[in-house]
Amino acid sequence: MSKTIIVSNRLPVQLQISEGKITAIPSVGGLATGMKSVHSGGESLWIGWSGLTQEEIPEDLVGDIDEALAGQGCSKVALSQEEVDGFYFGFSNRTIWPLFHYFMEYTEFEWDFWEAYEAVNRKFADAILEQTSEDDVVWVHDYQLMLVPEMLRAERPGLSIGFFLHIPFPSYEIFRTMPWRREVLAGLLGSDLIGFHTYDYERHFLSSVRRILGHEVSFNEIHLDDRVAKVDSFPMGIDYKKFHEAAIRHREMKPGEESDLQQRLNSHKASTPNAKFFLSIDRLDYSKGIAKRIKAFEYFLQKYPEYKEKVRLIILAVPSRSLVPQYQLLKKEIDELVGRINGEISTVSWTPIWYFYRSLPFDNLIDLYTTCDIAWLTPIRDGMNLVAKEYIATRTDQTGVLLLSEMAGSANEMHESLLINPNNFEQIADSLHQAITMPVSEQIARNAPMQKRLERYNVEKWARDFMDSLKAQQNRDYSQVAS
Ligand code: GDG
Repeated sequence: MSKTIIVSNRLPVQLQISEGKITAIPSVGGLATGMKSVHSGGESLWIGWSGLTQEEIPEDLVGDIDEALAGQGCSKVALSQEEVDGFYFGFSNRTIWPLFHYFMEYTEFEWDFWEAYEAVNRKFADAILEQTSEDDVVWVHDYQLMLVPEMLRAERPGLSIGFFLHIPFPSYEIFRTMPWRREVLAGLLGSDLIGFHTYDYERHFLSSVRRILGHEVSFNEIHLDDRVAKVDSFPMGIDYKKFHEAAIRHREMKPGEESDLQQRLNSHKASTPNAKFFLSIDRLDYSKGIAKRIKAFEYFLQKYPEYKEKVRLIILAVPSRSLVPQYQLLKKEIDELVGRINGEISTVSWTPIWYFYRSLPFDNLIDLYTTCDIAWLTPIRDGMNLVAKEYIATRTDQTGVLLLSEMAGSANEMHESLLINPNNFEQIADSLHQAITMPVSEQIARNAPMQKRLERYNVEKWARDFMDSLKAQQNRDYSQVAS
């Protein structure tokens, strides 16, 4: 019987070692949820790195770890600290991530990183080949594993292979600067289906394929010697029900049942009638534009001083890739900006910026989504941005305003939000003013259609659509295409 193999850099589980015992706790991220319908029962397997390096795993526990992972339908690719440094912190996060998000100045073209990337992609391919037969279906995820499809195709030509990129694919002018541009494109073209969040990323990819490799491209199909690779956009959705129902439960909470965070939010709202909370949630990443957002907030208060003491910016910045120097510098910049602005304009009763540098539990996330009047999500570049979708899903009475960057993939599906250019402080300040003064009827008119769309095209539908399209591609008769 044919199996489905899901492959991602990280497995959807957290391994915990305590007193010599191993537990594998399923993670609750968007990808894991979306894959539930694909990754179920005994007919599927998820292959990836466990998050612990070989050095961190005591030798006598290797068997227990494999068993704990197998219990969750997972199988691990073992990586050493050196491999993680070169492949993950190196090529993935110091070459591909900045380049694909248009941060040329942060992009490092290092041969050592590339070699580690190739070697670890090979390791993943070998682990997959060990566990698959020709009639299986393999779905590879994201920018850390772009060479895997071709490596699989070379060994097992009949395999059905899909690839999905979770980050933007940059324009040809950016992509062409990479020394390994041909290898990366060839790696991806080992797939039968290559998926992106938006039509723009798809177009950029096709243009690079045509201009760098010279393949014939017709519409969204790439004609290779012996087969056709299809390219398409699949905008990733969220687990709408989970967020919406959590917000309904939150609304029905009785006094005293609320979290400490919620009680603090309530008491601040009560002490300043008509106060508005702006919400900013991201991983601490330069692509998310957090520092720019803080500067834009300062500008907004200069342009509209009447809002002093009436608005508060709540920033949740989740620690991320803290071993990469650019992330350390950004952390320092944000710490300083928040400190300076709070120091300069706070009053006895008002701190303009509340800054949390940590990951909060899901229930606190719901506290923030449901309590904040305006979600201010203005990445400089973002493949999709699921936070924008989650915010709208939790607004059970359909009030609230979403201020969203044009540069986020989600802007394509959320055009009823206030779309802004993250570099245009004038426009941001005016949009914040518009958001604060927006009549409730207009808020509802904007949010209702977005909610409907998010409910319909949820993450399960996204995964199903991709798998259906991959299966349709597998069943095509290439003799007709070639003629
Ligand atoms: C990549 C692409 C693309 C955030 N803080 C907390 C928390 N979160 C959760 C959110 C959301 C997720 O993290 C973040 O997802 P995003 O889509 O916003 O961003 P990336 O992590 O950069 O993801 C992105 C995505 O892949 C999917 O393809 O949209 O463009 O960069 O789900 O809820 N969750 C909890 N506590 C927090 O403090 N529990």
